[in-house]
Amino acid sequence: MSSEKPILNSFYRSSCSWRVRTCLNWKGIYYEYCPVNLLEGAQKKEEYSEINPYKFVPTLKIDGNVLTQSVEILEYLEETRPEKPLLPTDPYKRALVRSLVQVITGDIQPLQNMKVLQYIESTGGNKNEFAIYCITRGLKELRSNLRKHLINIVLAMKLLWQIFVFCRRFIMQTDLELT
Ligand SMILES: N[C@@H](CCC(=O)N[C@@H](CS)C(=O)NCC(=O)O)C(=O)O
Repeated sequence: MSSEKPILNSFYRSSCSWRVRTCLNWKGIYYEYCPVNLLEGAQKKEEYSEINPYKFVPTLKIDGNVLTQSVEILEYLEETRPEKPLLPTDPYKRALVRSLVQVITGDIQPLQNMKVLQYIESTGGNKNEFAIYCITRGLKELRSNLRKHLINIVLAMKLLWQIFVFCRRFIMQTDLELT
């Protein structure tokens, strides 16, 4: 492992970056913060897309490697720095946590991503309504699954916290009904 300080490319309101920052803080890893202003389109500039071809944040430079997907980053940190683990030891509980991760990172977040919302707006759709629909539906499904398992797992809690952070923007604009 390199002794160089990791560098995180991030944006303050990026939920994907939040999960990485939460993990870095949880594991006590000091890093340099390098902002990428998504509202100004800095993620699309050549200079950045050379580092992250998906033109997304986060990107983490660590141990001489460049990691460009948030879950990949979490897994890398878990494997290389297993102290203060994110995952439980029981394989079934690990599987449950991974399923929550999938729901959040695969079934909810990408649907209300900036690129998608910009496209919806450009075709005359209501981007906020669409985002609220995706988040509300996703949270309801997640809640019913959590009720079934009622598991107290660090990663699940962290991810749930960050999902509320990314909902905050939309929740504040509407009466989000989760009943
Ligand atoms: N699968 C990627 C998704 C990353 C992602 O969607 N990042 C958002 C911020 S949360 C972004 O950079 N959006 C910029 C855009 O849509 O142009 C990951 O989990 O890292």
